[in-house]
Amino acid sequence: MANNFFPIAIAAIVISVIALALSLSSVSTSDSADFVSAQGEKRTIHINLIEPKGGTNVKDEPYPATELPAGKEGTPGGLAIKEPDETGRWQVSAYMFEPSTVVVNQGDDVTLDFFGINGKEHSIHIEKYIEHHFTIKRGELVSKNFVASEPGIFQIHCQEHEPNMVGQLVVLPGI
Ligand SMILES: [Cu+2]
Repeated sequence: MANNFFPIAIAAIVISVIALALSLSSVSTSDSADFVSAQGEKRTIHINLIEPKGGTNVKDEPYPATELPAGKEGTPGGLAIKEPDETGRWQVSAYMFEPSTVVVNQGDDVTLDFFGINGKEHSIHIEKYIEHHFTIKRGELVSKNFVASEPGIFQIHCQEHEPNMVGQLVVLPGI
């Protein structure tokens, strides 16, 4: 009896291991197949050009002695603090892209719809993909289309409001 039992037990273990290996490999194959099929898609992403603001009165909060980064040619760099007015009210604001980070897959056919909500004018370029600046004024919607051929992290850059108004285009590498 003992002589028959051990070969059967070993065979059962070997079959279990093979079955487990097959089930694991089929899971990973179907996962990567789903990911591959998600590449090369048409994607449209909406980006609003916004300016959140906050304010208070010196009676409630002291005016801060904050040093802000300077922008190009004396521009305020996308961040601003307005000194207290005659009533003591002071205000802070920042120009920014919303969303400021955009993620696509390599090979995607990407359309970015920019909409100007605040700020008189923004001159924007996208590193590698839209090298020439294009202008967006308040109330304008400007669409830019490109194929995300090269993976990496690229700046979406506003000339008037750098360094604060800088977003990221993240192109995930294909398999
Ligand atoms: Cu701007």
